[in-house]
Amino acid sequence: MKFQKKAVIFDLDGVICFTDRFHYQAWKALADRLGIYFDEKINDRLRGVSRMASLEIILERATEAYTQEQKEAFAEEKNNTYRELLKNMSPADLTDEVKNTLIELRNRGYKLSIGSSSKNTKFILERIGLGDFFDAIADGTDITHSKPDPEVFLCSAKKIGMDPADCAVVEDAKAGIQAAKAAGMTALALHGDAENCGEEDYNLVNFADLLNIL
Ligand code: B16
Ligand code: MG
Repeated sequence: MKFQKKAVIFDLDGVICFTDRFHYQAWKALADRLGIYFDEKINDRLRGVSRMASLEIILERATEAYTQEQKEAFAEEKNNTYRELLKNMSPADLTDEVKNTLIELRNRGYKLSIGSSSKNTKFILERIGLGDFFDAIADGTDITHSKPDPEVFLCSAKKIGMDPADCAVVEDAKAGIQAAKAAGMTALALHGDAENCGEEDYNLVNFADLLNIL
């Protein structure tokens, strides 16, 4: 199968790099402190979802009600733990497969951009040595509605001057696949709960599989 596209928009967490394990550890530390059950399966529901919406999913199992002020403190606590974990990241956390595929796509003339719900996107890209690589970045600081809303992908396409129909999105989250489809883009699933979610246009075998279909 081949897709005729001019641009590729990448999700960050779980696609370009594996910050998803740090999100899990940071949420797990908070949930344990609050005595709330949390596991990897619940964590899958947080993929692509904003920080506050993620907290609400975790608090579904809480036995007490929290004020808005407490919730904001919890979200900040999680983000501080998460950012401490991110500080250990380096260019060694970018796999050769991802790096070489990105370079080859650029050589083939594709515009390459990011569409991430994370407000830590630029910090992460700098940590892994991709701070200046992408043609544009749309992230949690640009949007009011997180995935499955199409806002972040439409914003990313606009920044690179592309029609949505000319863009393919690579996502590990079902919410991200839904966002890509709602934006009128081609949705490519890679791992996570995106894989075989039923709404994707194609399941990538691995990141480098992009070179076979584009
Ligand atoms: P932050 P993505 C998403 O990134 C994560 O998948 C999701 O788990 C996280 O809650 C969200 O970013 C917000 O992240 O707390 O750093 O602003 O998958 O859209 O790249
Ligand atoms: Mg993701």
